[in-house]
Amino acid sequence: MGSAALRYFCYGCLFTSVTWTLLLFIYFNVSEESRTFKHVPIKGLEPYKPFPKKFNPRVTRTPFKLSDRQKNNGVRNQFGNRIEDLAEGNSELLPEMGMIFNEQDQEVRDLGYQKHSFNVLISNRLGYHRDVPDTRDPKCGDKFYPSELPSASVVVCFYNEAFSALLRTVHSILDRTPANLLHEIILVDDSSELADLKNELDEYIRTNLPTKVKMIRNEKREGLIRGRMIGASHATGKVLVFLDSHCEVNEVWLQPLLTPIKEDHKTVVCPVIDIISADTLIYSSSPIVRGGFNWGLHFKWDPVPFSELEKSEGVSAPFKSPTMAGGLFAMDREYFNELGQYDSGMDIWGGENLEISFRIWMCGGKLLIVPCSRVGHIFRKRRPYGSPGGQDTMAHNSLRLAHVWMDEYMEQYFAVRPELRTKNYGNISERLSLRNKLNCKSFKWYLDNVYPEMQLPGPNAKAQQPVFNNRGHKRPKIQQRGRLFNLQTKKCLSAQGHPSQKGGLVVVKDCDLNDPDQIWSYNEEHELILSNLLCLDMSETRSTDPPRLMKCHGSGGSQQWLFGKNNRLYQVSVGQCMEVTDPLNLKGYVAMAICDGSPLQQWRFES
Ligand SMILES: [Mn+2]
Repeated sequence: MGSAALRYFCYGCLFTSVTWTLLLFIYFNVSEESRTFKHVPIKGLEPYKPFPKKFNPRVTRTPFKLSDRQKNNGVRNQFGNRIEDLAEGNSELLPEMGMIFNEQDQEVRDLGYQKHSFNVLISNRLGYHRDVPDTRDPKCGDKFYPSELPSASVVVCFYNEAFSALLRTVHSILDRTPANLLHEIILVDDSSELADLKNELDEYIRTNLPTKVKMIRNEKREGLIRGRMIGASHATGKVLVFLDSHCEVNEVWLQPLLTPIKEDHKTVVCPVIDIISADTLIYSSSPIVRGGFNWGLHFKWDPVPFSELEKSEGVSAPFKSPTMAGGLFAMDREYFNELGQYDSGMDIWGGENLEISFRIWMCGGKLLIVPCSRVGHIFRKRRPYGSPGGQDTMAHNSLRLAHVWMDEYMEQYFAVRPELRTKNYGNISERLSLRNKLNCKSFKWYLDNVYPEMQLPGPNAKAQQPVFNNRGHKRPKIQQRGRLFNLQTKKCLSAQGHPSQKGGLVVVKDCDLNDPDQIWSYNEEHELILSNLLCLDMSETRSTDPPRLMKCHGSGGSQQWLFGKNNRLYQVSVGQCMEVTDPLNLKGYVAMAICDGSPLQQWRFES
């Protein structure tokens, strides 16, 4: 009897200790995970407006490539920050993918910006496949496209493109295009200098993409314009689709482009070009706009006149566009040849998009934007590479197009660029005879019928038509208000001087519950605003500069802050964390530094 009691007592002890071990284990493992964004109210949080709620990026990697590259990167550092932590299938974590953990990360990022003008660190971490948010109008989902559509040859020219961005372009096409509509993908290497775009790329294509991808290597740099013509000459599909080398196509992108071409082979179509941020690589919806130009012959985006949209289908029906942006369009291949391809006397880049737009409209075709077709494009802030010899190819090309297509309106261009009046533009006789042969209409006809909104300078300027504007800007909702408390120094982040002083520094000071100048607001755009006045801002070009208080600009990037794991306060555009630089110094300076999780980098939002 006694021994039985003892036995049950021992079982009891054993059970209790197992339970406790289990509880403690769960506590230590799970509480660390759930600390992510502890101070950000996650419910209902929509960090990026265009993301539908269902959006969950699936970040997959090609093991061959990524393991190679990330092995050297030291994927985990001593504080347990792992790249994988950043990709837990949660869209809110995406901006954190730029976080810099070590010197190599810093180098990949900095060199990447130099060479490509976008965040290559994030691009590499994303890998070659990812889901993008479906940005189409809901009406697009109800549309039916003919089952018999012409097949497409997708032509992608590249010059010194980032390896991961190029392969994401290719894989997004393969992942989201019905196989029977995709005849081939033609890559045209315009004599790139980057080593990984040679053997390594060939090897990747041979191993992973042996069937539909063709590679053409130019012996010397030809530029985008002749590069596309070379690509087109190798194509055998019915329709040519030109894409930039840093794009990601969206769901059901090709069918809506092919349908109007099938109906009328003289129709040239452009998708809506969605925005992939150069700093965060976040994919977001573009407003509905159309192409125009100014008298300096620069392309510009215009709002769409209501008259173009007043059809039963609203913004899901294709609408006319006076010009195209140039990088992304689709066109019947025979019509491309019939219409005279491109002007081969144009160099490298610039002006060719206006030239082909004028030619399409004036010579009997039409140019449409198809809102149900969406293709994301990384919009860089500058072109990272010049032209050989550094000549102004844009001026040379524009001059050619003005002389061939603009008739008496050429004078409007010279009024803006008088220095070009006497500049040599080469021989245009072939293009003039093409215009003659195709029996094209006058530039005046084009302006009157296709782009009546174009203003002539002077007193007779026409009144503008009402336009469709879907850009409405609301004030971002405040999500939290309170003090920013540094865990190591136990001080609070404040303005060094007056909080209304633009360009002023921030420092840590003794916390004062009654001081309104220590109250920060954190809003859904991830801005940190002090005393409802200025935004905490980080210079993107000089990341060694400390953060400052600047006027809120509302376009993310330099003013986007995230509360991450280990209480870190992470700045999206520089990929670093804020820390108190010298805790013993009474001045309380802060700066941005590589995220190492140290207590000096830990901040708590205290409401
Ligand atoms: Mn581009």
